Amino acid sequence: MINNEIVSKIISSKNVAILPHIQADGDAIGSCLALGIALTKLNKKVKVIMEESVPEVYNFIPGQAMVSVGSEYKEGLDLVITLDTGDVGRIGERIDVFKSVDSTINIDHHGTNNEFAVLNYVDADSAATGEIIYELIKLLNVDFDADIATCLYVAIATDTGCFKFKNTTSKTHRIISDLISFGVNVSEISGKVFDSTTKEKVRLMGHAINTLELLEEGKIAFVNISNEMLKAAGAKEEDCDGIVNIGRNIVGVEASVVLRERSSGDFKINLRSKTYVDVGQVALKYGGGGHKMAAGCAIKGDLDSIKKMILEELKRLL
Ligand SMILES: [Mn+2]
Repeated sequence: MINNEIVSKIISSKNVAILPHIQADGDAIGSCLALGIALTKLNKKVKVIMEESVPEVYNFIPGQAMVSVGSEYKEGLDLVITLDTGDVGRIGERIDVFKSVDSTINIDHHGTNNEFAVLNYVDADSAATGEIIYELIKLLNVDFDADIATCLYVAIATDTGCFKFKNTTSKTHRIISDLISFGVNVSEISGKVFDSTTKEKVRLMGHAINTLELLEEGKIAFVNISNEMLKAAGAKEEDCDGIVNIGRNIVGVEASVVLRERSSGDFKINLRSKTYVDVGQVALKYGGGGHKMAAGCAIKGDLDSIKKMILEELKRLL
């Protein structure tokens, strides 16, 4: 349960900034906007401050008038709330905003969260931060509406892979059932978020699939994505999202890795597992974090030695 201190701190503040993690995903964006709409209903001044603008796929999500991009906005803030953010590094440039106030709250579901705020609530049993925000909005006594419900539906649907991942629980479905009763357009959201893709992303997937390697008798999948591939496909950074699932979905694969070279010698590593390998521990070892079945980190070095390092870690866990 979210403690009273967090609830009363929110109730007593007037000018609130809500921060998702860098490269915000559906859970981060949906959770921030849902809480933002709820706090607006409590007559608070609210800004959702993002590192990058909202990815196109989420353009339909309600509440985006509250969004500002970058670290400039600090105007009279008395509370900063980070959502879905496992550590301070995931705040990015907006650390200035975070440090500009004395009152900070960190609400998250990443098991690797290191409780960096003044008040912290971390529940690794929640499938999405959206599940926690659902409870929080109830504790704040704000009435749900279609906008809040839509934001939270997107948050929970994306972090559960449309209710297919292991983190999906009966509680998840109870919350979703309640949200739908407030007027969520399920088929429209599914169509926009899960069943549509750009031609640029499909081209990028093609380039990425060409690099697929299956190691350890097909239990580990590696894919790498370079800037050249992104350019050749006309794709954007956000188009790399989900490519790690291509390897994960192959029969026999237990762990899937995408190595994204952002600049020469600087790789972003995306890790997924299917049943038992704890990729969160691998990510944590290299300064990243995440969940048991989905995690990430950044490593500097050359492709081959990073691949070797990650492979050794995963082999021990197989
Ligand atoms: Mn999340």
